[in-house]
Amino acid sequence: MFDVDRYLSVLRSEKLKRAVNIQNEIIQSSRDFLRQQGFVEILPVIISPITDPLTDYRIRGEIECYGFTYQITKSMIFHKQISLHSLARIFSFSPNIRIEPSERQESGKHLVEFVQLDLEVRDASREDVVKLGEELLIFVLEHIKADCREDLEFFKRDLKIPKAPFPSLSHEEALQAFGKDYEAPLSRRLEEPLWLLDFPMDEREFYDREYPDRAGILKDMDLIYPEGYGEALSGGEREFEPEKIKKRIELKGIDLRSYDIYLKFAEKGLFPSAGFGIGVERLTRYICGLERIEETRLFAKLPGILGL
Ligand code: ASN
Repeated sequence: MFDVDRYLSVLRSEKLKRAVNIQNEIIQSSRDFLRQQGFVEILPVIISPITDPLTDYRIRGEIECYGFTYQITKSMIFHKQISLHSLARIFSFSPNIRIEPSERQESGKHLVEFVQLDLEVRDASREDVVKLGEELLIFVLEHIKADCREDLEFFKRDLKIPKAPFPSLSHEEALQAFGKDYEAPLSRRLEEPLWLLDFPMDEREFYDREYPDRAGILKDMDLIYPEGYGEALSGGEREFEPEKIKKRIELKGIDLRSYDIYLKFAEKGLFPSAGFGIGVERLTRYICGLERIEETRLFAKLPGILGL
């Protein structure tokens, strides 16, 4: 079931070492960038009574202890919002567990355990974090290009530095041009990253904010990598008014009681905010030009396959 020799040969490979070296530089340079921008790094939350519902992934990781149930973090979205009571600009390298369907094993971009660089900004708009996302990506790519020349040569990767502002497309336009499974064909056509904006409510979770004047459309975004590498990041403005949050939870068919603690925080007052999370392994994959996501980290876990 578990082939130790195969595992060791992957661990000892030059490819993995080079990818992890680049990953180190991604972590270091994004941390430097965010701290320069006045962000404070907070430690990740691994278990909590609440986590992102992520309607795609119905299976929940849970731990029973002391007679109550903790959820294993799917994303730190609610903790990010609540953190803003303490600090106005926060980020975390957040390990997330998502028990994806086994079919996603072949996608090249899904891991059961991954890390996202997750950030949130008090009183920010989507436009603010779109600009921040562009600056962050450009900073990291420039840094890697300058400091990881040998690794990039090893991967035969001619990394292009995109220019801000990146182009954008609404979700509706992407649907019309490429159909329901737009992500892969759209990404393959791109030569630079592109923002996908304004997702419809039924495509996203309850926490992305609905436009006040466009019913059912959210002020959120994804960033799509070029050359077929697919989704890079996801984020948006957040709902912060308790009545709206309740309505959105109910519309999803979720029992309000499962978000009881979060709703109590909302009633005490959440800040208007915006933020996003960018997958560290996916960014590594894009920068190295790797075929598969499991080539980007030690101890990768693919859906349906036992990992270490
Ligand atoms: N990190 C994402 C966000 O900030 C949420 C997620 O990972 N599902 O919107």
